[in-house]
Amino acid sequence: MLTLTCRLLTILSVFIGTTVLALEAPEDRVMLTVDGNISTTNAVGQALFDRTMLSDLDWQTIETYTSFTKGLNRFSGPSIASLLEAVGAQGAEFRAVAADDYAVTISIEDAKKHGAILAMEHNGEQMGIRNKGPIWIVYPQSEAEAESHKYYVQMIWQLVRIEVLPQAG
Ligand SMILES: Nc1nc2c(c(=O)[nH]1)N[C@H]1C(S)=C(S)[C@@H](COP(=O)(O)O)O[C@H]1N2
Ligand SMILES: [Mo]
Repeated sequence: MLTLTCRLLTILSVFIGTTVLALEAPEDRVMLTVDGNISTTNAVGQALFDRTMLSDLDWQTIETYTSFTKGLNRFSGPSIASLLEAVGAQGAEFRAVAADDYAVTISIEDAKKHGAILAMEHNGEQMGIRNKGPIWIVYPQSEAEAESHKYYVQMIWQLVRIEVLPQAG
C-alpha cells in the first residue's frame, strides 16, 4: 500500500511538474522576453512574460544595500532561479539586455547562489522606466558588498531581455 501511494505520488508530481513547465501566453503587455537555450516557450523560440506571469514566480522580498541607493532598501520580485526554472534554461550563463542596450553576462550559478531577483518593486512601489524599472536585477548585499564592482555591473536596470547562452564547448 505504501509503495502504491509512493508510486502514485511520483506519477502525480511528474504530472504537476509537466503542468508547471507549460507556459501560458501573456495576456498583457510583455515585460520580459527570454530566449536562447530554453526548453519551455510560449512563442517561437521565446518565453514572453507579462506582469502577472512574473508575479506568479517565486516572489521574494529582500532588504539590501546597493551602490545606487542610500541606506537599506527593500526590493521585491521573482527570483532569477525561478524564472530560469520556468523556461527550462540550460547552460551556465545568460546575457541580460536593457532597453538602453546596456548588456551584461551573468553566471547562473552565481545568481542562484546569491539569491538575485528581478526586482519589480522598490520600497513597496512599482518601478517606472524613469526609476530603473520596470525590472532591475538586484543582488542582496551588505553595505561593503554593494561597492563590489563585480556585482554592481550586474545590476542591470530597465531589463527587457534575457538570452540563455549555449553551453561552451
Ligand atoms: N540599464 C542599464 N543598467 C546598467 C548600466 C547601464 O548603462 N544601463 N550600467 C551598469 C554599469 S557598467 C555600472 S558601473 C552601473 C553604472 O551605474 P551609474 O551609471 O549609476 O554609475 O550600472 C550598471 N547597470
Ligand atoms: Mo561600469
